Order: sequence, then C-alpha cells, then structure tokens
Amino acid sequence: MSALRVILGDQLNQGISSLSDVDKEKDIILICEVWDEATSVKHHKKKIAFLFSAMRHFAEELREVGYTVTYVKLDDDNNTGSFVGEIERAKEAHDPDKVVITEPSEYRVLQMFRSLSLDIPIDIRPDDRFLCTHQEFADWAKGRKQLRMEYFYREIRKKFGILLTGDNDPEGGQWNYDSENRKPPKEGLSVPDTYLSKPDAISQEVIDLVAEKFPDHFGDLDPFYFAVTREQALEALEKFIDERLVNFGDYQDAMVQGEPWMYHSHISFYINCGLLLPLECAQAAEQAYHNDRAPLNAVEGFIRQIIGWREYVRGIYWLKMPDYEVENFLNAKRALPDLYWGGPTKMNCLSQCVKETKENAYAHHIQRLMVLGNFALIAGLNPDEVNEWFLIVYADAYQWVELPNVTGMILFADGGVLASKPYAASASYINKMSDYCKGCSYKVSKKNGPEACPFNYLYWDFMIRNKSQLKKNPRLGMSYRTLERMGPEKEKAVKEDSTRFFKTLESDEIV
Ligand code: FAD
Ligand code: DLZ
Ligand code: SF4
Repeated sequence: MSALRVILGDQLNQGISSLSDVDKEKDIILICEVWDEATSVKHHKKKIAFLFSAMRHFAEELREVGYTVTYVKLDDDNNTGSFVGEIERAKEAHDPDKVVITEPSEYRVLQMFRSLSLDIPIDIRPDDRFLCTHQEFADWAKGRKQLRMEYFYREIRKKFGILLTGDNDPEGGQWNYDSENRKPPKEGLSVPDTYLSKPDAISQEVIDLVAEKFPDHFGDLDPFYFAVTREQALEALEKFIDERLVNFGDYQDAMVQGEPWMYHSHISFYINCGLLLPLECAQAAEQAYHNDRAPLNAVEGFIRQIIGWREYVRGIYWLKMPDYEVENFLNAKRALPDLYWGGPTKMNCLSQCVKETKENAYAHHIQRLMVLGNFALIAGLNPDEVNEWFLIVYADAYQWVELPNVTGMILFADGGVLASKPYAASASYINKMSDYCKGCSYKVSKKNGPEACPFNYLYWDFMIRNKSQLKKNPRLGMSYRTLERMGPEKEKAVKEDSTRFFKTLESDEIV
C-alpha cells in the first residue's frame, strides 16, 4: 500500500495530519507551485516569493529526514498549472493506492479536492494545527443569539489550560486585560527591528522567478527578509518574545509614521503557512509571563489574538461559508479607489498604510482596522473589491482568515454575525493613536469644509446613509441621538462635503 501525500503551500509542517502515518519507504510527497493558485487573485509579489521559498525549503527539510518528495516548480516544463493536473500527473508517474491530504484551509480549494475524480480513494484529514474543530465550533455556536469572541476564547483557554491558576481560574483574576492596553504612542518610542533574514540561493531564485512571471502584481519584492524555514521562524518568534512582547499590550493600537512593525509579533505569515504552530506561540508567551519577562496585560492580549480571535474567525468562516462570500448587508457599491494601489492621496494615514503594505506585504492590525478598513466602511466600498484587495496584499492572507476580518469585522457586511456594531470612526481615534495627522494636508480638528479631515464628515454620512439598517442597533444609540441633536444645517454640511469628496474620488483628481 503506497500513498501520494499532497502538501499545500500553507501546510508546511512536519506534524501535519497528512504525514501522521507516512511510510518513508513507499510514499511520495507532492508539493507543487501552480499557476492557478498564484493567480487565483493577483497576490503581492513578496507573498508569492515568501510562500514559494518556504515551500522549497520545506521540501529540502523533508528530503533531509528521508522522505521522497516530488517538488514541482512553477516553470517546470510539464507543470499543468493546477492542483488537479499535478495530482493526476503524480498519480500516473507513481501509481499510488490512495491520495492523502490535510483539509485545505479555504472553501474553494476544499471543494476542488472533494470533486476530484480519481479511481483511487482520497483521504481528506482534519487540520489539527487549529485548536478548535469545525464540530466544536458549531456546537459552541448552536443556539447562541450572539457569537461573541470573548466567551469562545474562555472555552479555548480552559480546554488547553492556558493562563489558568491551579483552580482553573484566569491568571490574575480576569479573563481579559484590554482595559490596561491601547496607550497612544509616546514621543521617541524606540521600536526594535523585526526579524530580518538574508535571502539564500533558494530565495534568490524564487525572487527572480516572481520578478519575471508576475511583473504586474502589486508590491515590492526587494528587500526580501521573511523567515522561510521553521528554524528561522522560531528565531522570529523568540525575537518577539525577547524584545517586543513586553510592550505588545500597551502599544497594541499605536501607529507611528515610519514604524511599520511597532510591538506586534509579525508571525501571522509563519503561523498561517505552518512554519509555526499557534499553540507553541501562545505557550511561548505564557512562559515569558511565568518567567517575569512580560506583564500579564501584554501576554494575555497576545494569547487572546492567537487562541481567541484567530480560532474564532476560522470558526465563523466554516460555519457561514459559502454564503459568507457574498454578504453585503449595507449594500455598499463604491469601487475601490486607486489610492489603495498606491495612487496619490492627501490623506496621510491612508497613504502611509498603503505605502507600508506595498513595501512589506504587512500592516499591523490597527492600520488594517482603523485606517484602511474604517475608510472602506465609511466610504461604502464594495465588499467584493475590498475582500479581494485584502486577500492580495498581505503575506498572511488566506480566505479563511481574511474574509471574516473584512466582511465581518471591518465592513459589517454580515449584518453583525462577527461584530456587534460597525467599527466606523471619525478622525479622533486615528489622531489619538497615531502621529499621522501632524503630517497631513487635511485638518483633523475641522469637521466640515474642503480643509476638514474627510473621516470627520464621512463618518456622519455613513451613519445617515445607513440609518435604516443600523438605527435599531443598541450600541449605536448614542451616535444616532447625537445625529438628531446636530440638526438639519449640520446634516446638510455633511452631505455637501461628502458629495464633493466622492465626486473628486471618482474623478482623476486627488483626494
Ligand atoms: P499580532 O498583532 O502580533 O497578533 C498575534 C497573532 O494573533 C497574529 O499573528 C495572528 O495570528 C493572530 N491574530 C490577531 N488578530 C487576529 C484576527 N483579527 N484574526 C485572526 N488572527 C488574528 N490576519 C491574518 O492572519 N490574515 C489575514 O488575511 C488578515 N486579514 C485581516 C484583514 C483585516 C481588515 C483586519 C482588520 C485584520 C486582518 N487580520 C488578518 C488579522 C490581523 O490584523 C493580523 O493577523 C495581524 O495584523 C498580523 O500581524 P502580527 O503577526 O504582527 O499580529
Ligand atoms: C497562496 C498560494 C500561492 C500563491 N501559490 C501556491 C502554490 O503554488 N501551491 C500551493 O500549494 N499553494 C499555494 N498557495 C497557498 C494556497 O492558496 C493554499 O494552500 C490554499 O488556498 C489552501 O486552501
Ligand atoms: Fe488621516 Fe484625517 Fe489624520 Fe489626515 S487628518 S491623517 S486624513 S485622520
């Protein structure tokens, strides 16, 4: 009995379930770079280079420990360009008795594997890198009126005994220390460098390949500094734990011009492709707390992102797909403006976040949420286009995690499945949490008129435009009462400013 074991680009871990019973003598492992996947959307150049390099290094790692690996490069002569084509080709070449694969992380790809018609069995196994199974999430969600992350997160903490006292109470007496987090950035913060690797020969070959094959994709290839092996990714995790975790909580929402990395961990790309495991990252942070190397607010906050938010969005994705892909509760229709692709804009916050996204295939959470996401929400951008953009531009983006964050968290396009209210905000939050406004052509304190910060009037325009859909939301009661008190004159000014802004946005002029 021999098996063809298929490993996808986001399954690069020797502990993956598709390898659990591998027979090194008889089995063949298939890893393939395929055109269809690299262009399913026009992924950021750095994202493709990162993934191909990590895939090639992983194949080497497997060979070193005695596996037989068939690795198909993108430019191999016989490459068919698709997973299906490559599996059929490998089947013809090796005549296995079965195909084994760990469940693909995206619905689209799972459907593709489910509809494979081979004359041998295909064994699709659960992805046990995740801490919550589909069934466990469905059981937790069943019968609940609201699916709130906080309660889900407590269950996962209990299941894995993370940050609990001997009596199974939360460490420090509280489950969540967010109230101690989120300080505005101080002047002169000295942010340590992120992990920076030097590209080796494998990475260099891939960089050249991507430059040649995907010249019209968004994003900078150089400099290339991502970790591409498990060993390097573990170093990146260690660097975070040693140098940044201590400040992670305090400055979780802070944005500083010219500091793309802040005190975040920059490990999402590594966790999502398998180089790191989510549980080991959470446990490394917990250990740092027990060793008095980081305070509880930072450690709990970081752990919550990984075992709470990450697992929760994946649960929502599988619970709600495929309908989740076409949600548009607010009926938002505006086309994604060119400024998201680096087109000129006078709005400094957007310009900085897009610039860093283009350079690094990374932006930290609050840039994605409160700047890029908030603008997409209040400007009424079409969810399809916004989803596609977020899937393209970040090296950590796969639909299972991107879609709930965009459709659910930033656009409220699911009508409140994921978030209890839209994250719409005027400029004051960006001004409080960043230094972007100081270098902006717009005046953050002005509410109306051509000089006013567009976030200020677009926020109210959003509230007015979507009144029928949102006015019953109890968490928006105060905003709607403020709107009523504003009176018709102020409402008229909001409308005039927003109309002028949208007209400019749709023309060739710069907003
Ligand atoms: P840190 O801030 O250091 O957080 C630690 C880890 O927690 C991350 O590495 C990640 O694994 C996890 N995490 C934190 N927040 C979330 C979240 N909301 N959902 C899932 N995991 C989370 N994350 C992705 O991995 N892929 C995406 O495609 C993606 N798209 C996003 C789109 C939008 C609009 C928003 C608002 C968030 C998105 N996120 C996505 C979540 C989050 O922004 C990134 O995980 C985070 O910025 C990655 O950087 P980091 O590793 O430095 O994270
Ligand atoms: C994102 C991506 C890209 C760009 N290219 C490949 C590839 O050529 N081969 C591969 O196995 N995986 C790739 N991936 C990651 C896949 O998109 C990801 O594994 C699936 O979408 C998961 O369902
Ligand atoms: Fe952004 Fe407005 Fe601040 Fe300019 S003034 S940086 S547009 S929030």
